[in-house]
Amino acid sequence: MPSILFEVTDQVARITLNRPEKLNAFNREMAFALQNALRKCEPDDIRCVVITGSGKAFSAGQDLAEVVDPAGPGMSKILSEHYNPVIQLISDLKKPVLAVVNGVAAGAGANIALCCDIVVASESAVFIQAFSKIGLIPDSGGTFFLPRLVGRQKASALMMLGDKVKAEEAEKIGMIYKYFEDAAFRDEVEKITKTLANMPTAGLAYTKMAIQLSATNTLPEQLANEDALQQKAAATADFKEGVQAFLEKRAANFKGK
Ligand code: T3D
Repeated sequence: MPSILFEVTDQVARITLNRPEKLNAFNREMAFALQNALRKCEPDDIRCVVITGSGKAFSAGQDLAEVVDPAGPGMSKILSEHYNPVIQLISDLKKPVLAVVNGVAAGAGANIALCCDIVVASESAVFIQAFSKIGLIPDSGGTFFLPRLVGRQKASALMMLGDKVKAEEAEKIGMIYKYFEDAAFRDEVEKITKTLANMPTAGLAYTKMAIQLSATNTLPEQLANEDALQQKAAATADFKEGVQAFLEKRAANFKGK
């Protein structure tokens, strides 16, 4: 069984973490396979990327058996070669990346989800910053994204105490976009995916860029960035189509360009 499943339909790339018997915990092979899958999402004809898990989990983070395996990659390589490239690839993709958290998301599994542009979860999903329980610090971008999502106080507590955060609570505190009842989850995810794949993809990419730049910019710098990126958005065919469709009182037919 491949550790990562990859398929493209209707301009949506679907990546499934696929080691269900290990709750989709990451080993070296799976981390590299995820990197490859993310690289396959770079072409413009893919307009939305979905990352989810197979079976009952999203991902339990690092495969702890690999960490203690003398033949394993060793701690010094795990972040620099496995997770950091994954986070960077997701961040750099010029299209929306949707994390579909179908079950437990722990450690690096949680933080890979949180670095995605939009995170949705099923009601039964839980998020755990599991690192403190084994003496590690949060990684895979967790110390960057979580405080920005929920504020420093809440992030510190969740990271130090390693609480299990249920999907409903995760939505309430702004950690994720939305949670859905398990029975409705699949349909709701499909609706969001389809919507994203039919939107002005280049405009969404510039939006993603502007949000990322805001993390370190001053207001004047950010206003200048908005100006520059808006010029680019305004030069797209989708902008012309959007305005034309509005004036003609019809649905826009965006091509992602
Ligand atoms: O260099 C570095 O390593 C730094 C990188 C760090 C990145 C990280 O992600 S560190 C954090 C690693 N993850 C964890 O500490 C989470 C460990 N897992 C758990 O705490 C629990 O499994 C869960 C809360 C996620 C789920 O609990 P539960 O009760 O639903 O399932 P379970 O029974 O604990 O697990 C089911 C199976 O999956 C079990 O295998 P078995 O006994 O049926 O053969 C369990 O051992 C396996 N499993 C779960 N998590 C991992 C794992 N196997 C390897 N590694 C795991 N992380």
